[in-house]
Amino acid sequence: MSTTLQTGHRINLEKTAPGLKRVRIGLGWKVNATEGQPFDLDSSVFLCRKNADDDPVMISNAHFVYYNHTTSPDGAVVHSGDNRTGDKDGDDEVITVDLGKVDPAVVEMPIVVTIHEADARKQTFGRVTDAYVKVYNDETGAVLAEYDLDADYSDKTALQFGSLYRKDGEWRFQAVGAGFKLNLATFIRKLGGTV
Ligand SMILES: [Ca+2]
Ligand SMILES: [Ca+2]
Repeated sequence: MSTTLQTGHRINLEKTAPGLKRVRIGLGWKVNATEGQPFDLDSSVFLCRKNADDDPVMISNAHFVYYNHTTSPDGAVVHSGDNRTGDKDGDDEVITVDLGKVDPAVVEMPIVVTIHEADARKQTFGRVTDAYVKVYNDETGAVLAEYDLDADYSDKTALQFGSLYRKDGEWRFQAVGAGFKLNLATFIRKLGGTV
């Protein structure tokens, strides 16, 4: 049964779906049509440990998975590749995670969507509607959790949709919905990576 999450809410995926092996994270959005420059959203997932302050930091630069680096070093996390318009119905970009293959050092995976060349194109999430994240059982296709991001992000250029994280040996998902005035490069640095 699918659970609709509110901002900040968490769900234990393995309790929801006992025996869960793989999850699929579907990210969807619509872009309000206007003339001018293309508007391209890109999703990324960062495989992180926790630092002494309990903040997530990337295990290494290779632990950043996105359209141009679609598989994590442990082979567990695979990105579906670039969608450039958000035009299609349903999930625009998809990330699958084979839970049993995830490097034991990884305890959190923030899932972030950024606007390609937002600064140069002077674009923000003000043009994005109907943003959501759905977490599926990849084996059955069942939706385990879904979250609609309906806050006002009109001055933001990066948006953390959620986090997949491991606690007490079980994988959970948190609906985050946090907007940032960052681009992808500055987001990577915020998580301890270098670009
Ligand atoms: Ca894209
Ligand atoms: Ca769409």
